[in-house]
Amino acid sequence: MPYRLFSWELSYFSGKVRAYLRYKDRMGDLGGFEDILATPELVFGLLTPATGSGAVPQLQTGDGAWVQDSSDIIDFIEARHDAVRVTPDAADAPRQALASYLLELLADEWLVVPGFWERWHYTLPDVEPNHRTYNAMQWGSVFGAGAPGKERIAAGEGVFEDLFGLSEARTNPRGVYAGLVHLGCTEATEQAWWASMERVLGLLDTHFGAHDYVLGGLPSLGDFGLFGPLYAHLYRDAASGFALRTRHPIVSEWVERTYGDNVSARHYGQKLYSLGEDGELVGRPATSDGGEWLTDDRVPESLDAVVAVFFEEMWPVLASTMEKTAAFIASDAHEPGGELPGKTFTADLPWYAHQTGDGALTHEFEIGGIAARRMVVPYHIWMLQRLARVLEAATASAEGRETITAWLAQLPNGSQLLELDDRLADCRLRKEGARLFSVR
Ligand SMILES: N[C@@H](CCC(=O)N[C@@H](CS)C(=O)NCC(=O)O)C(=O)O
Repeated sequence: MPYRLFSWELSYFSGKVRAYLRYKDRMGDLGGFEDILATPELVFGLLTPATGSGAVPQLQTGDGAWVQDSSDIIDFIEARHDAVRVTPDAADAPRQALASYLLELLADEWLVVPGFWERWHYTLPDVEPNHRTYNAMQWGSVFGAGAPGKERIAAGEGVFEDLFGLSEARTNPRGVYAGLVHLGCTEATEQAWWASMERVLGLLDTHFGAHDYVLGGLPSLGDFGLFGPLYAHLYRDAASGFALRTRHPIVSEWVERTYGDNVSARHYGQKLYSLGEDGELVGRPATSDGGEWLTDDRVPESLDAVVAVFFEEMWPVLASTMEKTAAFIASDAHEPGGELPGKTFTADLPWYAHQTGDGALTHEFEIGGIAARRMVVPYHIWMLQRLARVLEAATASAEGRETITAWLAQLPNGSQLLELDDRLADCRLRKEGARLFSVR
């Protein structure tokens, strides 16, 4: 096997990468990968020494090189295997390319809050409906891998208490609940975060009602990005999965389509057959839009509506993130070229005082009209730098600049994206494995 993916089925970013690798592989553009359960033994004995990070997913190549981070993994594979691309070329399809990366960022780093909240809210003792035993089983299947059923559930319960302090989640948040609080999801804002996710799901119902994937009849980066929140947390988890399937069956069907193995939901590479005049099977592409991405760089209105959520809700936070990080880098608290917090969920310990309370790496934000505070996440700058390269390629020609300018002008705050490079000027970062450093 040329690649090994180290993953967990319950993990947000593992779902994103696994669905992507399955697509590349099934379309004949990978040559196989082994999906390996990242047990604690492997996380501590192999992954962490190799990359300095125990986060999943991580990819190991046949020659032993490691790639950490879902976006890095996709970029790495796309550079090596380009027969079946998952991002349109920014020079040929500037709007579709930019929309793909905007959706990935929204899904990875904004929807992560309501996604995580749904899993853990329905695991708290006093909440109905409740999927605690299901959740304990899926965590136990990682932390007690190979043990008999009841021991696996007990192992999951142990993790909930020892690592996440779940019985004190409301009064003394630790682990995942601390992460939610650090990202501005508290008892005051949790319903607004939930409503934000519901809004996105409603918009996706409309879009996937007409187009089988984000860009038409084949998956692309935007689909794999959205797969992060939608697979493990909103589709598989029991209470949220019940809600998704009953309230948003169209999105729920898209999950199965994007995972690539539900014959009724249709999926990439599948044919739908009718009977010909002599009773023979006559095949045609099973998915919408002739089984291809939409032509002529078309971004349908139903997709604009989802991108608009990025600009309305997340962009103000990102704009402030760039300012706050630039101010922090320029301050005495930071050595030029020095390290910055790399974690995206929970404050990073060496910077704990800066990323909590009123620390220098916290800022005000708004969700559903409620003002609250959250930590600044420098990793978002790294994602924005990646986006800036796409924007540059998309606007390199006069024609590209014109079409992108017109597209952004009709999205709320959209035109501000054209200033991205200038805004990034004083907060540039480089990433080494999972660690971030300012650029001198
Ligand atoms: N930005 C990273 C985030 C990876 C991440 O946060 N993974 C989670 C599981 S979905 C994890 O392993 N958390 C445990 C840890 O950070 O040690 C990516 O895109 O891969």
